[in-house]
Parts: sequence; structure tokens; C-alpha cells
Amino acid sequence: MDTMKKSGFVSLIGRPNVGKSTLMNHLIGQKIAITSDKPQTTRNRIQTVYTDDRGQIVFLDTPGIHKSKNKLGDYMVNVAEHTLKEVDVILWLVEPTTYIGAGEQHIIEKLKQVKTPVILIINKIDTVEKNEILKFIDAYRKVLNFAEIIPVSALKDINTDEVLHVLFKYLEPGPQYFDEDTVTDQPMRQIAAELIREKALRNLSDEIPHGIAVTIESFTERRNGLMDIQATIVCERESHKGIIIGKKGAMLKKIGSQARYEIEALMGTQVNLQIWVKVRKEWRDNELYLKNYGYRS
Ligand code: GDP
Ligand code: K
Ligand code: MG
Repeated sequence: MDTMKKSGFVSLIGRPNVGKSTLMNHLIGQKIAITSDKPQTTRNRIQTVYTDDRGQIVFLDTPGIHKSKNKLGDYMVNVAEHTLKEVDVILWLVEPTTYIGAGEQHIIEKLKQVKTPVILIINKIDTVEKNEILKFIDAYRKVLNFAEIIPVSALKDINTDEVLHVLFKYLEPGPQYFDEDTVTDQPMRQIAAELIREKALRNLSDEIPHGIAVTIESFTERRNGLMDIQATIVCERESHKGIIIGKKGAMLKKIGSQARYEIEALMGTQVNLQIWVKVRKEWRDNELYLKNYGYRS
């Protein structure tokens, strides 16, 4: 082990939709965490790994910190808040569209309770004028003692190298926890389920996505390398099932082919993907279903 190399754990926190998953994917250079314009896209804690000659950073992409409405929401908030105490550096992402409101105030209160250095990332700077950004920096400076403040655009990859540079500054020399070619701790079948959920989120209207889960029933490799994947989209209502399937199955076909394309790219092999749709009323408030669908506490 090279003892001069640095390492550590970094948590990405912030309100839903500020771009946490997008930034993490760009930092590690691969799409592992799914993203969408819907809040609460990320439900579990996803761990990814960045390694270069400076050392290794393990990123924890968490569900957003927000006020929860059901047991799934409680679970997600717990996951996010719990990680704050465990990590070496916290990246708090905000976007320059609203000033410090109730959501931010809630996060500030949580951050005041931990000693971990907090780096403020002002994301989506591609959407505002430069002097707006300066106003933001000034406003945030007053509310918490940040280790650093970095404006970036995760989507356009502006200033993201600076994030890595600053992170390595705050990390201590330490062991390399993973091989240098590891990018995530997520099993492939879980990433496949998440990619299907992402395509459903992106193609369906707003009221349905919060009520879906995706499970993988089977995940098997044929002799010729082809993968057979059977998945189920679980939704809360009969009417939702109809919408997810679509006219003559058109919507389900679209979700399936978009997901298959990305799963194939990630796995580097051909995939035969079959998706079913099932109704489970109020699964988001049922402990047993939550556990079954992978949301364990
Ligand atoms: P999360 O909920 O915080 O993980 O946010 P996501 O990563 O899922 O992103 C939410 C939405 O914001 C998606 O539609 C992204 O494409 C978009 N987004 C993320 N970063 C940027 C950015 O730098 N600029 C712009 N314009 N959009 C962004
Ligand atoms: K999102
Ligand atoms: Mg996310």
C-alpha cells in the first residue's frame, strides 16, 4: 500500500432534484445512480468509488433530505441523515433558483449537529447569470461555516474537476478500500432494476412514479453470454397499471427498450428483457413490501 495516498468517504446531500446523482455520475465517469426530473428518484444509499493517483474517494449518494409523508419517505430520510455522521466530508448541493427556504433551513439544522467539514456546491450554474451566483455565495456564507464553496454544473461538466481537487485536499492519507477498477458496491441486478425504474420515471406522468418499485425475478446468463432478465414493475392502482402498459403495450415496450439499451451498454452483453406489471395497493406504507422491494432499514 502506498501510504501517501489519500482516501475517505464523502456524502452528497441536498434537497431532491438539485443534481446529486448527476454530479456523482460525472465525478466517477459512469452512470450508476439513476437521475430524473422527479423528486425522490434516489431511494437507497448508493456507494460509488473514484480512484486516481491521488487516492480513492467513496461517494455516498443518498435520497434527499426532506419531510416524509409515508414509511418509504421515513426510510429515505433516515438513510440520508444517518450518513452525515459516518463520512469524512459532506458535499451539500444547492441550486440557484430559490433563496434559503424551509428545506435548506432543515438541512442547516442537521449540519450544525455534525463536525464533518461541509463543502457547499452551487450546482446548475449553467442556468443563471454570473452575478446571481455571487449573490448566492454571499447569502449561504452567512448561514454556515463552509470549508469551501464551489459553483459547478454537473450536467455540463463545468468545474467538476475542482470538486475532486478540493475533496483530496480535505481527505487524509488512508487505505485504498476497493480495487482501482471498482466503481460501485451495487450488484448488477440492482442497477438493472434501477435503470428500469428510471425509464418508467422519465416516461410516465407525475402521479405514478412515486408509487412504483421494480423487482428482478430472474437474472440468468445463457451459454452464449446473452442475459435473460425478468422484471416486475409494482404499482399502487389498477388504473396506473393500465397507464404503465399503455395502448397495445406501447408504453411498457418503450420503457423496456430504453432500459435494455442502457443495461446492455453497462454490461457489455446482449440482454433479453421481459417486464411484467403488478398492482400492490399501498405498498409504500407496508413494512413487508418495503423489505421485499429492497428498502430495508
Ligand atoms: P437528485 O435528486 O439530487 O439526485 O437530482 P438528479 O441528479 O436526479 O437531477 C435532477 C434533475 O436536474 C435532472 O433532470 C438533471 O438532468 C438536472 N440537472 C442536474 N444537474 C444539472 C446542471 O448542472 N444543470 C442543469 N441545467 N440541470 C441539471
Ligand atoms: K431526481
Ligand atoms: Mg438522486
